[in-house]
Amino acid sequence: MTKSLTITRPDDWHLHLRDGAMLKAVLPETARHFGRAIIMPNLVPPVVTGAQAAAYKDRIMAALPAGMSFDPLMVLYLTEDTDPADVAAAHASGLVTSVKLYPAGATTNSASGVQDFDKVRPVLEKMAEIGMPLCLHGEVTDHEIDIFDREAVFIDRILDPIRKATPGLRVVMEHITTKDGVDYVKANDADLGATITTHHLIINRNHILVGGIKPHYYCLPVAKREEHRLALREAATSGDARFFLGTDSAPHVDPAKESGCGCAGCFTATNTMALLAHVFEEDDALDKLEGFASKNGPAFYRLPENKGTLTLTKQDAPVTFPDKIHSDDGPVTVFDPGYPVHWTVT
Ligand code: OTD
Ligand code: ZN
Ligand code: ZN
Repeated sequence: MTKSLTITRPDDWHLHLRDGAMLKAVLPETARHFGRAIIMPNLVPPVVTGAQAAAYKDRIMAALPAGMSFDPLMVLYLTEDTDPADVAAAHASGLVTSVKLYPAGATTNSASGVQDFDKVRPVLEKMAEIGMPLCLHGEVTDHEIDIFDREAVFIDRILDPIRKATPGLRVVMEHITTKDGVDYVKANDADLGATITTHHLIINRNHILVGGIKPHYYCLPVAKREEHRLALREAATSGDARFFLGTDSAPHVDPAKESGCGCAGCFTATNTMALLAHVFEEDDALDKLEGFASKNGPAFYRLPENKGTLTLTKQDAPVTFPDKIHSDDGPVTVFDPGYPVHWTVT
């Protein structure tokens, strides 16, 4: 039995491409299927200014193999010293699409993030004025807050106050992992959207910890209980336009993950679209996949949809994906859902 589905070419609204040898290795994995991606700025040092974003964009385009098309949507990393005028100029020129707020220390390479949210108020006010979206990593970093509660506490203590203090600010809650995140988006208006990763639709915290620790399932925000995964599945497959795909595909070389202190990040660029077809079919929602992957994101970001299409085909035999992508820095393990997948991009 062959079944196929053609959708508008998708976009990835949250992606880590890194730099140098890793960029070269992982960029084709995304550009093969996706028209555009929101490019996370958590390099070392981070992409803070318009000039740094322009230089990073040039390096991305230089790493794109001949014959592939891809449009990187650049993002500035918000620091307490960010200049509202630089942000506004980079946005007006079309160079930069959004600004990313990391609470200091919340995730990989977030040490230069925000500690005192009052210090970034002028930037947020400027962004509200010009309609520029704010992407945020929604976890508090307080040591006394349990890691599984950090998203819910962030919503109450940080996000809701920021949104109330900055009317008109358009916010994307990146990679939501909880029912609390889903409910908060649903309870608000069209100025609030959320991305959902492929892996958080597939794994819960048991997958990381039961039967031996699985470093390739460890990412931040960490996967939560099953009830939260189910809430994410319901949101992603519901057709609600405020939820859209951001893979958070985050490559690390295997030795950095398979370690006594392993890095956070799941690398899903290679098989995301096939996995999503599996997930949406399982939930009887294949007709909602195009909205989630190709339409809701551009609508939120007020950008046109991509022109091309992508065709997904279901075959009888399970599909084999590469186990690893090879970079000159070392191998990167491709996310394994732990079950056979029959969908492939054709
Ligand atoms: N989460 N890993 C990384 C970033 C994300 O919070 C994120 O956006 C990374 O490696 O850059 C991860 O687990
Ligand atoms: Zn994040
Ligand atoms: Zn990320």
